[in-house]
Amino acid sequence: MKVGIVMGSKSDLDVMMPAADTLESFGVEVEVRVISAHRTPDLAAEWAGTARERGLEVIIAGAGGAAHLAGVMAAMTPLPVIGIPVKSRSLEGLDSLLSMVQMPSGIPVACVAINGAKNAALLAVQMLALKYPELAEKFDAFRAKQTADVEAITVIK
Ligand code: RP5
Repeated sequence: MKVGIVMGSKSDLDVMMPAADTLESFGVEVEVRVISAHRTPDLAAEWAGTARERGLEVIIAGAGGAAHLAGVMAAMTPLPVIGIPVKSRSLEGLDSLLSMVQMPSGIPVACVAINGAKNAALLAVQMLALKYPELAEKFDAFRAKQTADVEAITVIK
């Protein structure tokens, strides 16, 4: 089980690392790279184009501003791509969100919330759980614990 995590800049690391942490908590291996759709376009094409043969099964891509990275990944691989719009300095991530979510028909990106790294990882786990029964069991346990934790804190008296 292996997920690729890619981001447009080192400045995205703090937002993106919770995706790696979450995946690793489920026992999913990660390959983490900084690759820019604009600054290193050839590397972006090569990395995405060889992702499946390297054993990756899902790609999580985060970028901010003119956030084209997830779309470029999706254009270059048949693997499912989950996009994380990273909160930008000037427009609070609305630019990233709109840029990432408006993919042309035929090349989808599953776009989560602004800075939604944890949910991106959980979505990847859900995809992989369709193939790996042991991961499905872990995900069921995670959901049951989450429900129990929320129920516990909503009982005030
Ligand atoms: C995007 O531009 C990156 O994904 C990052 O979110 C944003 C700013 O990048 P830096 O200028 O901090 O390298 O490409």
